[in-house]
Amino acid sequence: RNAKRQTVCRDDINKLNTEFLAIYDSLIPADEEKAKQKKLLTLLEKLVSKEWPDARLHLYGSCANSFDFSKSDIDVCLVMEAANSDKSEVLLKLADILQADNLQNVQALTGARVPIVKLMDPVTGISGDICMNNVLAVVNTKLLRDYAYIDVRLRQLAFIVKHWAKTRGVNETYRGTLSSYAYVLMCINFLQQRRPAILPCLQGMRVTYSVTIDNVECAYFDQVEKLRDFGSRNRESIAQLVWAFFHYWAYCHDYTNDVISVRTGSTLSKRAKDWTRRIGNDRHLICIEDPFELSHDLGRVVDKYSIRVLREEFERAAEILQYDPNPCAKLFEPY
Ligand code: 3AT
Ligand code: MG
Repeated sequence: RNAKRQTVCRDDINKLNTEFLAIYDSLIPADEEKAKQKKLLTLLEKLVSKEWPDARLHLYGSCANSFDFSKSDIDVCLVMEAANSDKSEVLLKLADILQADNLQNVQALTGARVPIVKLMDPVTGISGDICMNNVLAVVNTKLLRDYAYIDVRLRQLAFIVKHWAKTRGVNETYRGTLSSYAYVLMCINFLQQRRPAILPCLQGMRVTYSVTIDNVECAYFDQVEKLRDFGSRNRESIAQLVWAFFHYWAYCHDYTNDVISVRTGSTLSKRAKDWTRRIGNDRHLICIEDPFELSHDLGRVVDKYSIRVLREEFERAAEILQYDPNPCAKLFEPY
């Protein structure tokens, strides 16, 4: 139904736009909250450098990529040489140090897929996870932040999509739905493909930033202050974009054949990536290429049950945005 229509047709689209912008504003963390996060990071840096003078701490994930809601936890990455041999030992030691400094709820989860130390700072009330030597995540955090700087509509769209995913229960990788990181990549790729484009393809441009991590080359154009008018020829509002985003994932995406790729700013074929068969637990039912780890499909958490849940939620959202007289209330109705 209406699969061909590419633009929204509702006479209250301006009202919907105002509502989306109000939700976006209400989710942005306040400056004082960002200041508290910084303060906590400074404390952690002090504690870490006392024990390991050469170690560095980096924020990554939403607290550093500009897609965080207020009251988010912080994700911290401890980077040090030679510690790869015994991550568990370092993390256990780190947990002792944090506990001795009165941080609360300190827990070293050394058996997890990504080993971490959890903590809560009683002074600021902020919780966080510290992982080790996960430098690729620090770099993909920078890529997302750089894209967000180019056009504010990316941050607005991603906030609405993340908020929808959280209230509808489809932002839970342990239950087979997608991570926030995957949703933001879907938003970036979607804006790269608007005509006129709202975002460029930074990895297809002149290289101004380049690092190699675990044999993965991460290179792209990062002088984003030069791209601030990039999307100005496209005048679509946030309401139009949210409508078109869900319309695309409900009715237009070719789940059988296509992979979305921020790296190329377009879609690739599953055949070209050899993602046509299930291998181990990688089923490739919805394919989202990681911008740097090219063999990594962020849809690999999705199974034959959760793909139905996801697609039904995309369709539900598309229908609401098309026909519902009060779409905002319905779209974010808890499941
Ligand atoms: P929330 O605001 O916490 O929902 P987030 O942006 O912090 O969202 P995640 O918690 O999903 O996102 O992940 C934290 C960071 O870890 C984001 C990204 O830099 C990295 N990351 C997450 N999943 C992957 C993945 N599958 N591959 C590579 N990097 C990932
Ligand atoms: Mg996070």
